Order: sequence, then structure tokens, then C-alpha cells
Amino acid sequence: MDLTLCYAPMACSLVAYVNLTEAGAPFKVRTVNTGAKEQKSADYLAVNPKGKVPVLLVDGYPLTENVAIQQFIARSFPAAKLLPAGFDEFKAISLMSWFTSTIHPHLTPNARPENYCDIPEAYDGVKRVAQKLLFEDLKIAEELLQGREWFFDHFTAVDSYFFWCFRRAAQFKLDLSAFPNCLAHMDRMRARPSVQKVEAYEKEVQAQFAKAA
Ligand SMILES: N[C@@H](CCC(=O)N[C@@H](CS)C(=O)NCC(=O)O)C(=O)O
Repeated sequence: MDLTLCYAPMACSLVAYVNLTEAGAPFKVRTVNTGAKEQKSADYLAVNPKGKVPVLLVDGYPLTENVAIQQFIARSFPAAKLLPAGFDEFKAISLMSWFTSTIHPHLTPNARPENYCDIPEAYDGVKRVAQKLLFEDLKIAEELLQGREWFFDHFTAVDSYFFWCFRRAAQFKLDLSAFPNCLAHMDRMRARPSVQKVEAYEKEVQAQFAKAA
């Protein structure tokens, strides 16, 4: 099976990078320079008409959406146990669906308030409302992680996905001190070689893009 991940630094394509690495899957990367709007180029739109990362190309066929991609990786490489077993598998899919449908949209207005309101003077208000909603989400995640290392009884794709969400919140310089369990989870994730690898790779790609600008 030939796998290529369309990946952009800082973006949620990090999750698939981590999970493919955790699975020991051989994969190639097609970098996407979102700063230069490469995701809206005709070439890229032919791969994903939504103009977003991630895309996982499986033998050349594009698979989009994080929830589907993480399940595809987990099922293709079962030995990595990237999804928990039994009923917990559905709880894991439920959590990842919540990250996609709720947490992610509460993060994006911090970066792109102009996509939510066309009154520049109101951008701070857009961010404030999104942050309030995000903190309600994080309170739930904080409770789920109480007394636990991972969301389930071992590391899974849910941990990779939540790591990206929480790291994104940290990148917006939000005060996350009310979420010690989430902060400890982020530290545990950063101790994993897969996360160290993607964060080093991310810096390399950012440097390449900066040089090309
Ligand atoms: N629901 C999609 C969301 C994908 C998404 O929003 N990706 C962002 C990066 S985190 C993106 O490509 N943004 C570029 C743009 O909107 O122009 C998924 O989970 O795969």
C-alpha cells in the first residue's frame, strides 16, 4: 500500500503524521504551504476540492477528514492498537468526532476571525466568544483525563488528536493553567518519539517555506 500524507505545518495533518509514525507505516509527505495558499491552487483542489489538509492518498486515492483518516490508519495497522477494543472503539470515534465538530471550530476563530465576522473592530469579540466555548470543551477534556495518562487504558489515536487541539490552544497563548491534566497530557505526548519527530519535521518545513518566500 502506497501512502502519501498531504501535510502543512501547524495544521491538524499533524495527527495523521503522528499516528502513521506510531503505526510504523511507511509513508511519504506532500507538504502544503498554507501560508502561500497552496491549498487553494488548482493542483491541490484536484486532490481535495475542500482545499484543506489533511489528505491521505492511499494508492493515489484521496481520503479526507481526520476522523476517517485516523480510523483508516488504525484498521490498516492493527498491531499498533491505535483504537481501543470493544465498546471503547466507538467512544474513541465519538471523541474524535467531538474534536472535529466542536473543538476544532472553537480554535479556528483565534487564527481567522475574518472568516466569522466582517467587522474588523469586532474581531476581539469573536475570539473572546470562541475562547469561552473552547474553555467549556477543555473543562470536559480535563475531567476525562482526571487520574489517567491517556483517554483510554493505553495510548490511542484520540491522544494524538487531542494533543493537536490542545497544542493549538497553547499556540494562541491562551492561559491554560486551569487545565493541569491536559497540560500533563501534552507533556506526555511530547515525550513520545513520534511527536518529537513531527515537531522537528514541522520546524524543517517551516524553514523551507520561509526560505522560499
Ligand atoms: N474537518 C476537517 C478539517 C480540516 C481543516 O480545517 N484543516 C485546516 C488546517 S487545521 C486547513 O486545511 N485549513 C486551510 C484553509 O482553511 O484554507 C478534518 O478534520 O480533516
